[in-house]
Amino acid sequence: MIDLRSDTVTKPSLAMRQAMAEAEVGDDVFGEDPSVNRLQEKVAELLGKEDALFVPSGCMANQVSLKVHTQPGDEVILEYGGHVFNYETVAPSILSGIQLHPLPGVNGVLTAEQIEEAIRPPAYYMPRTRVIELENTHNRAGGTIYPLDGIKSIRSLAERHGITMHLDGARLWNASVATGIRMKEYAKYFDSVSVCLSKGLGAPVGSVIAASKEFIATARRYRKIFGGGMRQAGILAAAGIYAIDHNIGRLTEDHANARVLAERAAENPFFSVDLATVQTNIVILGIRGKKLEVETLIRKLAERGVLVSAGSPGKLRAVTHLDVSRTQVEEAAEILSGFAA
Ligand code: TLP
Repeated sequence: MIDLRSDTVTKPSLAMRQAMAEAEVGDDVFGEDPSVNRLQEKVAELLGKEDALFVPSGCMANQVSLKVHTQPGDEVILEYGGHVFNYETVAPSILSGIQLHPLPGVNGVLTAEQIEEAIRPPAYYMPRTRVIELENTHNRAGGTIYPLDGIKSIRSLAERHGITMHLDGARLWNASVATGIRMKEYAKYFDSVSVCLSKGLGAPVGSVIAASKEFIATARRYRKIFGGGMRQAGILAAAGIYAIDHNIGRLTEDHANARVLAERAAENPFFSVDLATVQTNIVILGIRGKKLEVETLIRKLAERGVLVSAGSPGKLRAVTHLDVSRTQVEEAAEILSGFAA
């Protein structure tokens, strides 16, 4: 079975497990886990922020960050296909008492102009626009990269309006490797950034929030409140450190593999593939031919040996990662190009 459902399906390699087994640990609720501390310092440095906090998941990284940014009754502007809006179980309303204000982007990307129009006037009976949240790369749009110039314009708009910015950078590594723009260059336009170790980098668990010292001190309180205070978490942090040290550069292979997959699938009139959106490791397959339920299609592809997942409504998503080789990708590409319902 060639598993292209997500880059979250990777399993820790032997060398990563070795690093985990040998990790120095301590009680992280007391701030005494040397491996967790090392990972946090490493990510803070990589993102050019004062401090960082290890959390169990990407969802928690986003939710803790939004909690720190907002008060109940506040509103967050984000893109309609964003992870926080679609796949985080309404957590912002449940945990922070805030409202999301989604705007339709082009390939997941919003412009400063459309955000400006959505900012609420300061009337006491309206929500208070507090945060702009962007996602880079944008998962549901197909791993698309936010243009840096666009981010800069949004930042200056946010500053003019006294609005803070959060980046869901679950796959910021992919954006950085694909463009050559350093992680800290992307990060400097945001007050808080979350990155995931458990996606393309192949760690089993974990995300990191990077921000100012003050922000992280408050985030640490909310991490505890949300149940994310872990004890000898160094065993997990060691996997994250290993992932950062060994698995960033190789993301170019995943990107090249996604392109192979997309180009071959595009040869099949059954699928519609927008090659311009295949910028990193995600391929969105529209269905042009005989209309089949996405679930049926997923089953039929699984019968032929390829696992994909559901993308936005009526679409399939295939994600390349470090546990699928070029040979397997070519095999999957062959199956997609010859697929007939
Ligand atoms: N994304 C998962 C699914 O939830 C869709 C996947 O398979 O891609 N931000 C972004 C941009 C994400 O893609 C994800 C996970 C998260 C946050 C949440 O991370 P976890 O799963 O660690 O909570």
